[in-house]
Amino acid sequence: MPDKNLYHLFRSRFPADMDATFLEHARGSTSFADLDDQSARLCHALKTNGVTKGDRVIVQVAKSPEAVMLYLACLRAGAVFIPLNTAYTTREVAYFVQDAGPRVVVCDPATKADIATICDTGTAILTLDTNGNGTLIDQMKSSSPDPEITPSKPDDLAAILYTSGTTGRSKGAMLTHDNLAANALVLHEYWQWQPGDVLLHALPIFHVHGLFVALHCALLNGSQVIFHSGFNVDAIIRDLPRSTVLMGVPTFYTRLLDAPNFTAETCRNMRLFISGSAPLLPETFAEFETLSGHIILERYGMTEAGMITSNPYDGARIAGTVGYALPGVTARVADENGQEIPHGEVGILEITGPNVFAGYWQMPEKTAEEFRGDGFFITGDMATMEPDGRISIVGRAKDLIITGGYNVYPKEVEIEIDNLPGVKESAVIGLPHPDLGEAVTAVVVTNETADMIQNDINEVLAIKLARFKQPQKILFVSELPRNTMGKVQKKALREQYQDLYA
Ligand code: MCA
Ligand code: AMP
Repeated sequence: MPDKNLYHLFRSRFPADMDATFLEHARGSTSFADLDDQSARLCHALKTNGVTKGDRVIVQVAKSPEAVMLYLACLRAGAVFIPLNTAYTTREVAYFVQDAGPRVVVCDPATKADIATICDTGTAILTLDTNGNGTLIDQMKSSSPDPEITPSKPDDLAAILYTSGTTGRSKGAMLTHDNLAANALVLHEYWQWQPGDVLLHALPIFHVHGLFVALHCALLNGSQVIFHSGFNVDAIIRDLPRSTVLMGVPTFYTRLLDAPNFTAETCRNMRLFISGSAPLLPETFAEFETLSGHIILERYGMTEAGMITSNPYDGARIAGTVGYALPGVTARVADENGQEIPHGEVGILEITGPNVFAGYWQMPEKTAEEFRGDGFFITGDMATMEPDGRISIVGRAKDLIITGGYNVYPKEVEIEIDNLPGVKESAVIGLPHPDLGEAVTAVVVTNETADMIQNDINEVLAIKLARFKQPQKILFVSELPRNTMGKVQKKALREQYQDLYA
């Protein structure tokens, strides 16, 4: 069997001119030759720190070209890359460290002392900052390039990406070299990547969207990437005229529409605008077409499976739908027993395909619960399917809030609020928000004697939960609405407060 290490696939697609730019960034540029050299040196450095095939490497660093090289170095070393949101608090990171048992943790120099308190003595802690400095880079510079690309079987793990759970406990989705390769190859073809394409990249690189979907397509195309450290609307408008592809969450598009200097002229060179990670409002889709002349292509995916469906490149891109199952993916809309239901009816979307993950890290029971006997993965998204296979996501069976493209599981926030002295109970809901799509909102019942305000709660949550999980607003009520079974009626709360951020 030919070696399936994903790095081989990327390397087979590098341009003939290895001096061509891969990443253009604030500090200059990184060519494909640099990429190959730096990832080989970093691979050597990882091995010097004891990393062998299958070892986990946790990475919580600001977006930088070196962070991309570190990901590629992990592939070369056969290590399992575990990127973490930079917004996670040390308390949150402690869970991932304990769960994954990493050989190496790479963090920002500013958090090293805190990270050291949550790691075993056997774990090497290296640093990397947004300017490309840190002990990891010192080691890279003094390491010779390691030419070896660790032989990998298709089902060897390439990455674990943590996704929160409805119980409040995060699960590590295990993604294999083959999962990532299969999805990248399909997307590259489906979205018709072309010679000369330039990707404008402003997403974080600790999630599937920015790390795999965007970067893998560019790598397979041997393309240049204009690499922004984050989303800044002025910088996007400055660089769009030199770009052909942008991938973003819906907030990117609403912010562009709000910018007075964003015009059709800005998009003169653009070939493709892609949206995903959260529902794109039909209003945004329509306004964007009117203003820019471009029809946004909406696709749908999740951490456990990468991209699952996409509107077509050539055919109709229809607002409010996420298009068709990608080639190789089989999708069905089913009832709660996994029985397929008639077209047009709302059910739960279930899928199979080479992109579907290998299970949750060290959670065989949880994995088993989320797969049907015939191998279909239960996404937890409510959907309808038209007779021609077009899919619309109409809601979520899982209690999940998506704010600016980041997922927040209410249970995790409720547990922290309920633990506060003076709080009787709480319900955390997502309410429509013009910028973020949904805003995390807490409805809290306190004891009669407690005299609490929003700031008291936020102050405590700040050390426990990442900023994006903390409620934007906290409402104090005397009781929560319940059904006859005693279950809190979140739907009623969402209806009651639907205009809170209007
Ligand atoms: C930032 N803040 C947020 C969010 N982002 N609060 C709630 N939700 C958010 N998403 C907070 C900051 O901590 C800050 O708080 C305040 O909001 C203002 O920050 P600002 O500078 O305006 O934010 P930003 O840096 O402009 O970020 C907004 C953003 C960003 C560009 C929408 O959140 C983003 O890049 N989102 C992309 C997420 C993503 O990649 N998702 C893909 C997941 P304070 O002022 O108090 O400090 S992968 C996935 O979902 C699947 C596979 C898929 O289908 O793609
Ligand atoms: P994550 O767990 O971060 O991978 O987020 C995956 C979830 O994001 C999916 O299960 C959906 O609920 C949601 N999602 C992603 N893309 C879309 C989309 N285009 N429309 C609606 N929801 C989406």
